[in-house]
Formats: sequence, C-alpha cells, structure tokens
Amino acid sequence: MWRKRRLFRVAMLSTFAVVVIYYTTSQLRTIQKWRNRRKVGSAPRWEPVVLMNELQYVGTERDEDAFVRHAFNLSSSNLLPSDRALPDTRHTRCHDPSNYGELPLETTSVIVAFHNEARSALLRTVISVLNRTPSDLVEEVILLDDCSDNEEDGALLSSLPKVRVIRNQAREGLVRSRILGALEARGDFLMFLDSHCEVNVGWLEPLLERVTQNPQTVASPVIDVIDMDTFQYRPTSSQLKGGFDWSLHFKWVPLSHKQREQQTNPAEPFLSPAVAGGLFLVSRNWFRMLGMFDSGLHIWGGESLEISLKSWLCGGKVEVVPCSRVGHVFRRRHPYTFPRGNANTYLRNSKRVAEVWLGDHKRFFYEAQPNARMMDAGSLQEQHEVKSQLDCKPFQWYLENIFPELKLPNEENSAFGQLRQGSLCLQSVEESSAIKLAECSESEPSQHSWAFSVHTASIQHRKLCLTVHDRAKCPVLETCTQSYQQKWSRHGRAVVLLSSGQCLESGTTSEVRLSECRRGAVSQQWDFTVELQA
Ligand code: LR7
Ligand code: MN
Repeated sequence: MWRKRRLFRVAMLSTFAVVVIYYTTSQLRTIQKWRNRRKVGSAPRWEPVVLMNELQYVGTERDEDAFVRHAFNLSSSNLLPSDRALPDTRHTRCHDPSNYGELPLETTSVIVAFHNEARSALLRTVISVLNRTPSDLVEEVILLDDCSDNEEDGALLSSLPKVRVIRNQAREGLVRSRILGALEARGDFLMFLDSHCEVNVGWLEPLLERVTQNPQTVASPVIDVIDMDTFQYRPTSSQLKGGFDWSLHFKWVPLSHKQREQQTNPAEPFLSPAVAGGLFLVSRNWFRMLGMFDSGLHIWGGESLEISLKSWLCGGKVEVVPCSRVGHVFRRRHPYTFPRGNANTYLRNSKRVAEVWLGDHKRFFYEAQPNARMMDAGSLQEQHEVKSQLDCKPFQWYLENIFPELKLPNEENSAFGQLRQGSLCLQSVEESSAIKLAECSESEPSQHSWAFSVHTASIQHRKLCLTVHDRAKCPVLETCTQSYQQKWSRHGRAVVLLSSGQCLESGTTSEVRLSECRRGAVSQQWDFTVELQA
C-alpha cells in the first residue's frame, strides 16, 4: 500500500516535471523564434526538420563499387545523417548579421532539378535548405524530378514541409527542368541548386541582400567542396571569379589587381564575369525578362554562361557573394546518359551560346572548337529576339569592361589552356617553381593558363617560362629570359626542348622530366586545351 502510494507520488511528480519542462521549452522556443525574427543570418526560425523514416527512404542501395551509380562514394553519403553539422567556412565578418541591410519581405523558391540522384544526397540537399534558412524567406523547395527511374525518389519527399515535387514524364535535361521549375515557382526570387549540395549557415541572406539592392543582379554563393569519396566538407577560396576560355569551358579566375585594391575586406561581394557554376539567386521577374534559360539547350551545360552573358550584356550584373557558402559534390564524370551523346550535346549547347552572344568573336570559339563549325545548333530565333528586345550590348563591351582577362588569342600563342596528358594536367607549385602532374580539375587555377608560342618558342605559365637547367632533368618555372634553356617546339604531340632535342615526359609518380624522344610513347604525348593553329 505504502509502496503503491510512493509510486503514485513519483508518477505524479514526474508527469508534472515533464509538463513543466515541455511548457518552458516551448515557451523558450516561441521566444527564441520571436527573437530570431529580428535577427538576420541566424539559426532557422523553425524546428529542425528531419524525415521520420529517413533510413527507410535512403534504403540500402549498394554497389560493389560504391562509385558506379553516382560517380561519388554512395556508402559515405548513405552513412551521413541528412542533418549533419557543417564547419562554418565563412569569414568572421559574415557572422555579424548587422552587416546585411534590410531583407526583403519577398520569398524565394529553391529549385532543385535531379535525375537519378542518390537519395541520401538529395535528402541532405533539401534538409540543409529547410534547416539553415529562416522559414519566412522560403516560399517552397521545388524538386524537379527529371524522369528518374524510380518515381519514389522524389515523391517520398513531398511530405517534407514546403517541398513540392514535380516530375517530367520524359527526360528533359537539367536546363529545361530548371525552366519548368521557374515557371512553377511562386516565390519572388529563384535559387537554383544541384541535387547533391548542402547549404551552409546563413547562406541565403547575403544573396538576398544583393538581389534586393539591385534586382538585376545574378548572385552566386562561394561553392565549397564536398569530397566525392569521403563527403568531408571543405572550404574553397572565396576570392575567385567565374570565367571561361574560348572553348566556352568554365574556369576560375583570380580577382584582378584592381578588384583586390578596391576590396576593403574579403567578405565583400565582387563582380564576376560569370556565375560560379550553375548555383545562383535571381529575381523571378528579371529571369523572365531575360527569357530564362535558352530552352534549346539539351541535358547539361551552357546555361550558366548563357545567363551570365545575357545578364551582363542586357543591363544586369553577376556577383559572387563570399558570405554565402554552399557545398557541392564535384565529380569527374556524368553518372547519367546523354541521349544524343555527351560531347556532342555539350558542344552543341556551347555553339548556341557562342552564336547568340559572342558576336564576331565567335570565330575564336570555332578556332578552339573546330568540330562545332559543322554542327546544326537548331533555331536561335527566340534568343536573338531577347537580345534585340532588351537592346543588349555587344560582346566587345563585355571583353573590355567585364572580362579583360579573356585575352584575344593572337598569333603569338598557338596553343593555350591546360597542358594535359590523358586525365592528368601540368600544375605549377608556386613556392618552388617546380611543376608536377595532377588529376585535371577545372577549379585548379595552377593548371590553367599554360601557353605555347611558336613565335618565341616558349611555354609559359602566366608570366613564368618553362625552363630546364643544364644537366637537370626536371623542368621548373622561372622568369622568362629568352635563353636556350627556355626554347621549346612541338612535333605532333611531343614537346621538345630545342637545345637538347629531348622530350617532355611524365614519370611514374607525379613528376615530369626530360628524356630521349621515343616516337609514339604515350608518356610523351601532350595536348593543350585550345589549339589555335587549325
Ligand atoms: O538530364 C539531367 N537532368 C538533371 O536534372 C542531367 C542532370 N540533371 C541534374 C543533376 O541531377 C544535378 O542536380 O542537374 C544537376 C547538375 O548536374 P551535375 O551535378 O551532374 O553536373 P555538374 O555538377 O557538372 O553541374 C554544373 O554544370 C551544370 C551545367 O549545365 C549546371 O550549371 C550545374 O548547376 C553546375 N553545378 C555547379 O555549378 C555546382 C558547382 C560547380 C562549380 C563551379
Ligand atoms: Mn553537380
């Protein structure tokens, strides 16, 4: 009896305690929410979202080789929770919300097109948006399922707050999928993300601030790296602009001297010739006025340069916003099919962009991409209409004012870009002026800007010349002196030091050296990205 009473008392007390704790925490939450409403760049203004049956959703999709299906390590991705914490990679100045001006009352539609994305990666993309964005800034997350094999990949996520799933009945490619997403969007701003991204803390506010200040701005975040093998989240340089070469391949460009001088701190947004990839925020109205993306672009590629060029040329601008960080899983190949072939599709897309926006300069594109000359790019009438309706400036203006780093290839350079052997690229190692071979990467500035000149018989990396000292076997980069140690020629794909007649050769490790030329030796065959002597 006594015992029963004690049990009863304990039960009563604990119920009371639970009620009190619940009440206080919910009060605290309400107060916290109310407080957050006045803060900018702060924690989410709602409860963290998780998918209740996450494990079921992710499932146990496994491959013998974890990379086969998605070109990233699926096991690593599956092992991570959808709401994992990320290192805050922003500059400390970004932490202070008072750095941002008034935020708009308008909302953003986040648009994620995907085709056969790994469920764990797709879910993490969505959850990161829901958990790291103040709720009243997000209108919706539109998941545009581009005809993935399994309809449930997207459908099962429609139970998440704010998520709308739209499915293409036929494969449209990422460009038309994003257009469809934009047509469906109810938000005043559109934010495009890939389906294997994770947005970081306070990512949206600094983008919104820029687009609110000038509604004709296309604003991109800095894109951090999510390692395709380990899924480790790593910061990247926040001081790189988006650009391209005459092949219309995307490349990173360091800030100009002038830009660095003008910048008072590294957290400040800066103008960029192109968006840093395909992730950006834009006002829905401005996007529509620009004719959205060219709907004639198939499957993959071209659209980010297209939107950048037309934004600049037709009265807008493009910025990179260092306080906004979004992680992306960079990978080496496309894990999906291209119904009309990979290379052809991309080249044709690039040709459409060149034909419409490059004016007379398109001949440099054709010099770099001779195979594009004969291609049928389809009708460009709509794009030309946008151009004349908005009275867009000529490309020459863009070259002079926005992207002076894109030099006209003159007779002096007969080849330039990356200097590659298969999937390996020559890379400078700044401190020692030594060079080495590394996996080619579009985002590695030390692999770009190699140039060979028949005229001076030199191979340059930016201002330095490839040099071989007497008796040494390994070339280094040094100040150009016009000496015989820096004179090179090319015989077919071989790169030859004129004084010794020896050939540049890749070693078994990452080293590069000179050795006797052997006709047809694969280790002595080199290609520049762009050959200008057709
Ligand atoms: O047919 C397709 N349908 C799709 O929906 C093919 C692809 N997709 C989806 C796909 O699931 C993914 O979410 O489209 C998105 C982009 O495709 P990825 O991730 O296979 O390619 P990527 O990472 O190389 O994408 C880069 O280039 C594209 C060119 O069209 C877009 O501009 C992407 O936004 C761009 N990604 C980034 O910029 C991330 C940062 C990289 C940099 C710099
Ligand atoms: Mn991607």
